[in-house]
Amino acid sequence: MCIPCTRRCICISAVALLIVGIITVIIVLIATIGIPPSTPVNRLCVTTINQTGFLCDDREACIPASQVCDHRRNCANGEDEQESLCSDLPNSLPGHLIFYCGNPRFWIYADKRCDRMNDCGDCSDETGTWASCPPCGPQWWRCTMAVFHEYCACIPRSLCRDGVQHCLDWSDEYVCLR
Ligand SMILES: [Ca+2]
Ligand SMILES: [Ca+2]
Repeated sequence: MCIPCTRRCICISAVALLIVGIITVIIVLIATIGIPPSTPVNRLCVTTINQTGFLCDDREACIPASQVCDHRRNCANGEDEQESLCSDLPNSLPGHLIFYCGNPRFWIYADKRCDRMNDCGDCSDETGTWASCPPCGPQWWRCTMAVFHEYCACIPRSLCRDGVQHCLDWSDEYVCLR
């Protein structure tokens, strides 16, 4: 207590009041807007359909790699489009989001590897050693190579026996059963 109050005492009281005021303002701000989530250090995640993904700041949303730097805000706060990620593609992207094709001058997003579609243009994302894709699966027919370069070694069974050659060995028209 400072009675009778001196000039020094008034000064100390003012500082104490100021500190209490600042703390009160901080508490009110935190209560109002909440504590901002810290950025996840490792954004590697797997999407619901088993694609390589990018983890948003909320640590729940996992977007496919190809939605990063596609000029659309897919994460709630748009962190998938931040300049530090997108300023120098593909070098500015985390390594897990990209796949280099047989010709290393070309790259694709990691979720385009082993998706059955020929994204590299030379099928290195589907049949290449580095891609190491799993077997075609029941919905697909495996042939040596697709005639049209939309697909590589796996073509959709819906294209079997449709009167159009899709496999180099014609197996889609003469062997494959839908
Ligand atoms: Ca995006
Ligand atoms: Ca592909």
